[in-house]
This record gives sequence, C-alpha cells and structure tokens, in this order.
Amino acid sequence: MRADVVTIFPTYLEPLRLSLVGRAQERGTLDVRTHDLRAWTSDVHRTVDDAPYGGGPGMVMRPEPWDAALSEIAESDPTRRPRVVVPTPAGRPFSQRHAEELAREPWLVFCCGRYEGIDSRVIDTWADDEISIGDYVLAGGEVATLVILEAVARLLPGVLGNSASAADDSFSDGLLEAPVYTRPQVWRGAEVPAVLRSGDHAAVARWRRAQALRRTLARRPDLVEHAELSDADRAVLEAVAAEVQQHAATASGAALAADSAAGRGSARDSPDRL
Ligand code: JBE
Repeated sequence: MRADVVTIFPTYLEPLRLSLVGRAQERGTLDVRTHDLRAWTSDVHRTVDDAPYGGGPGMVMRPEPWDAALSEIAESDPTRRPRVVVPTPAGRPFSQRHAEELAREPWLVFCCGRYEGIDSRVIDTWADDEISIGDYVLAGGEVATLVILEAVARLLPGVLGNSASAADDSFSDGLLEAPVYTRPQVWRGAEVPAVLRSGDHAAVARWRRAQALRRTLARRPDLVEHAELSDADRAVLEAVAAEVQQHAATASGAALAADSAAGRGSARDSPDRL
C-alpha cells in the first residue's frame, strides 16, 4: 500500500518509522510519503490559511495549496486514483470495519487540516472519506492520521507475525478480548486462572469466550447488542444476568449491578466478578 500524507507539520508523522508500521515500510509492504503543504504555496510567506468568510474565530486553510498538492500527488501515478481521506471531527466514526475497508485500498492520501478546517470546496472536490477518530477536539488531523494508518497497516498482509492475531483482536468479532496473563503464576498474591494452566485447549477457548462476553457486557453493552452470538454465548449472558440479580440483593451488589448497567468497570472492579 502507498500512503501519502499532506500536512504543515511533516515531523508529526515521524512515529510511522517506528515499530510495526516502520517495519512494514522497511519490508516494502507500506510506502508512506509525507509532504509539506507549504511546498505548494506561491507567496513569500508560504501562507496556508486565511480568515473565515462570515466571521468567527480561528483560520481556515486556503484551497489553492491543497488543490495543487492533491493534483500533483494524484498525477504522480496516472495508472490509478488514490482514495483521499480527511480526518475531521465531522467525519464518519472510525472503526475496525473501516480500517479493514481501507486496508484493501492500494493507495491512500491523508489530508491533515487544522481544526477550524480546510475550505469546504477542497473537501467537496477531493475527499472520498471524512473520518473521525472520536468525539474530542485535536489540534489537527496529524494524530488522527497516525491512528488510522496504524490500524490499517497492521492489517496489511504479512505485517503481523502471526496472521491469526488480527482475527483474534478486540472488535474483529464485535467483542472485547478476554484478559491475558503471563508468568509468574502468583503475583502480589493474585493467581493466574487455573483453566489457563490446565492444557485443556477447548476449556481455555470456552473460558476466553465467556470472559470476552462478560467484559463486553460490563464495559461496552452497546457492542454486545451487535455481536454475533451462539447459543452457548446466550447461556453465558443469561448466567451473568442471574448473577447480577443475585448481587443486587446486597448493597455492594447493587453498586456492581449499577456499574454494569452504566457500562463502567475497571481492571479492579466489576467486570471479572460479574
Ligand atoms: O477525529 N478526528 O479525525 C479529528 C481531526 C481533527 C481534530 N479533531 C479530531 N477529533
């Protein structure tokens, strides 16, 4: 996959040289090219922004440098057309499904705007996708581009050492993953669950599935509604509901049940005891 990133802060994208995404680039699976938008300005001050029509605070990115940059990048390979992505809080919420979709593209171009945004005519002309990584305000699209590219890069063929691990991820089956443990067997008085040391692979798989269901129910009940559930999964959920009802009879149990209903939970409290 080729990915071009247009930004006024090219150094913001340097983390893409590290770790898994960096290795994908060294191996040639991914080719990231970062461009400084100011290279496509023609005035002596290399201006990329201007005041918004209609007034208001902040600045808007001018259309001309964006159009020149995107034209030149798109024309650099006349055999195909890139998919142009604009990270913005006004975009479609980013998800694992979305990452899988982008991972199938041969060529992505990311346009990093400052928060007040890029002149809307550039978006209308060029953007195939406006993507939001969450309901909070970042200073610009650079960090969102890092997030999206990392989620996409690890799905490219050969990037993860073990091809099974992408399929096992949280969200790939619509649920959160079960908790994980390594040595020592007892740490600060807490023991690793016996089933994980039993060598019984079927029992381990059942336990992990039940834990995934319990955790997801406690922390992200919205995900359980959309997950594909087997009869065995439904039996686990019914058992959890019965436990919650039993706990609700006691004071601490009531808090636990409320926590679960609110989708709250931390490593310390309810989910694993639910
Ligand atoms: O989610 N996003 O892609 C953003 C882009 C720019 C600023 N804030 C965001 N949340």
